[in-house]
Amino acid sequence: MGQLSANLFHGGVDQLSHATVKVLGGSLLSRLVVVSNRVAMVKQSRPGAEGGLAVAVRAALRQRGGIWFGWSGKTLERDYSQPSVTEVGKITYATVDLTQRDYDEYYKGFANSTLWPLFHYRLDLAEFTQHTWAGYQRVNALFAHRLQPLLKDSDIIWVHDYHFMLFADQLRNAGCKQKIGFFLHIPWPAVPVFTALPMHREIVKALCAYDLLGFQTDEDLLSFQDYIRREADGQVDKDGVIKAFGRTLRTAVFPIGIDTEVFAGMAAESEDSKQVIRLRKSLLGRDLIIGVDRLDYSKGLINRVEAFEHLLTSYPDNRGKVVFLQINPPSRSDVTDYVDIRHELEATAGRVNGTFAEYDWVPIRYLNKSFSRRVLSGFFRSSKVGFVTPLRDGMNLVAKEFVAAQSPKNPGVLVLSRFAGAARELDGALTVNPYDIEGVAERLQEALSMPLKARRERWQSMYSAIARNDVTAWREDFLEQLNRGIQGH
Ligand code: GDG
Repeated sequence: MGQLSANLFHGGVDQLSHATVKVLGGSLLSRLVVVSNRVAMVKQSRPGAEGGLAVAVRAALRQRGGIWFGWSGKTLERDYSQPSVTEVGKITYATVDLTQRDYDEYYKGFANSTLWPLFHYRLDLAEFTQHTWAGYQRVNALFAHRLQPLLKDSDIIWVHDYHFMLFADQLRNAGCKQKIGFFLHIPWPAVPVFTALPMHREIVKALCAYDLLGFQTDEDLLSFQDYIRREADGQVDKDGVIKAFGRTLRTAVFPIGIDTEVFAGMAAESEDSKQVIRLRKSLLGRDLIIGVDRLDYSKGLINRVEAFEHLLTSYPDNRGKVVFLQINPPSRSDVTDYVDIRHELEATAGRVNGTFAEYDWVPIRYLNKSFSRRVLSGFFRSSKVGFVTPLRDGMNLVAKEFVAAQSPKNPGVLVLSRFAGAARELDGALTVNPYDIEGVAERLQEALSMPLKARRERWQSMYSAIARNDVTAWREDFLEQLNRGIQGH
């Protein structure tokens, strides 16, 4: 997952949970072990200050007792001694440092320069080299070997994201028999795209060492199952159970949610904060269109600016009357493609401002920095349009956060790419194809002029969906299915 959402991800064992299982609410709960590239070590004190995923994972760990295991975020000389362990209540946080070589090959290399672009359909950007693949295999193996001594036989293990697709296989090689689940936060590509990866077979074979594979959308699931049938000569049953590479496991869809109620409450409070008041005053009554994304080529930022430019060209009444605020916290800035996208975006936004700006109005406010979640929620609530147009996105939590932040009395409109996983749940959004610049401009115009009644109806239906399927429901569903296993097979 991305850097910002990666810092979402945390793990102790108090005296009670030293017993391998405990009785809670009448059911037997195994101890939980969460594995993710980044571990969210520091608990933020104010509700909402931390991403919903970190809160949900920590709540599950606190309930069951457990370990949160992953990379420390540090690159050091120290070469895989023992994990650094911190115990906070029932949670043990165990982190391992990476050497500079591992960072270059596993993280910056295979994870972020091969898997990330390929899984987002950017074959043109994906790099294929044997040494980064070797680094990815090495770090998966070393991390698994560091975790293994901390495990108990009755633990259940939940591994997150594309950094650790080989993890369960490595644990199995070391003799681990625990239930191990995997959740992929990014899309799973269609067969012709995925098979461009020279080591596609090794990766899927290793994934089959898990007991449960979770995807964001039915499209991702179908693409994976398609691979199992067509390329792995495997069998896919109606209930998502697959048989391949000598293993039987379950595959299913778990659309990730947000901490809806907390985010909504924070947005309502934040409306009166200093920064949000300053933003509103600066608009002088103009309508605000907002975009918030890690600065990543998957987020469709160039297309978005071009669509906004087209809006100003084809609907000139908007000139001087709307402001587009695009917030882009920097991300993976040591990967060349991320430097390139920043330059391209700055040039495009600069061109639009150069063409249309007046002495008293600048159409695009482009901010290459991050804000607290509280301030962001207030910015969302002050916006007439949420502009979320990724070219490809696993889910896109910003789209859900924009909806959660709206005032029920006077909600804004979400303009959402059909290629975001969230588009499958947010049926009240104005769905767009981000490649169709003119079409997006038309939808923007529709959003800006939508009457209150229609805005309310659309918002209500979206809010109900994200309140029902929040991040707590998501993690409970995953852990319940992992625990249940593959009965009857
Ligand atoms: C990956 C997948 C999938 C953004 N700017 C700031 C900030 N953010 C927060 C947002 C949101 C999170 O970062 C971004 O989440 P997204 O889901 O939109 O995108 P990715 O980072 O690419 O996440 C994605 C996700 O994993 C979860 O499974 O949905 O498809 O790519 O929460 O609010 N947070 C703060 N300051 C900022 O300036 N504090």
